[in-house]
Amino acid sequence: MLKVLGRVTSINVRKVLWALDELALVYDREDWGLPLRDPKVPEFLALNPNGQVPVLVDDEFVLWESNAILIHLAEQEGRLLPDQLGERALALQWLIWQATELNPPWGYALNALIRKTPGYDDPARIANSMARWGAKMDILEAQLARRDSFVAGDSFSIADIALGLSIHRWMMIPTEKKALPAIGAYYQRLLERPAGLAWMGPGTP
Ligand SMILES: N[C@@H](CCC(=O)N[C@@H](CS)C(=O)NCC(=O)O)C(=O)O
Repeated sequence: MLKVLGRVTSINVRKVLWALDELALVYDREDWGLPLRDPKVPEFLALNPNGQVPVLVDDEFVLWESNAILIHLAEQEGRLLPDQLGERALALQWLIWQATELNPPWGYALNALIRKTPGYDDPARIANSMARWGAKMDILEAQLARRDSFVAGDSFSIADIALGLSIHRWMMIPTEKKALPAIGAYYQRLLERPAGLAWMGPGTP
């Protein structure tokens, strides 16, 4: 039986859970990650030396890095990634961009405005974090304004799962934000999927 290690308050864990539900795969989940269960213990570090969630365990096979897990599940099931080579490459481009370009700028703003982490209270740094995050959101807005379906083509892919949860973060951050209509429409489209609603709908963190 597939097992996911990770707390559901993590969007990286929710990416994996969303993909598993889209693929109708049965799995168990164990809560790991602070504040529920510290992953920086030998038992967990033996599975993921980064001490981070999610981790996918499939008998002897262990995989970490949420987007690698998404690719693995999609390839294993032959779904959620386009067959056509160019479209597939574009889906992977947006998936990698989500982790390397879109996510890093939000760290300070998230700690200040949602997590209320002590020491994250400098208004200039919050503004800088929001501005850098907003600049990346503009790139996604321009891409989505060119199409009224999914980010890399007409079919839903794992890139949409990763981007959807990043957009959810943006929607949840309690500060004034610019209008991004194409992103707003795309977010609603993703929420029409039962698994999208389950993992980033109302009431999810
Ligand atoms: N690049 C990693 C990042 C994983 C990550 O940052 N996980 C966070 C939760 S979102 C974590 O494990 N934090 C420590 C904790 O929860 O104790 C991935 O995409 O899987």
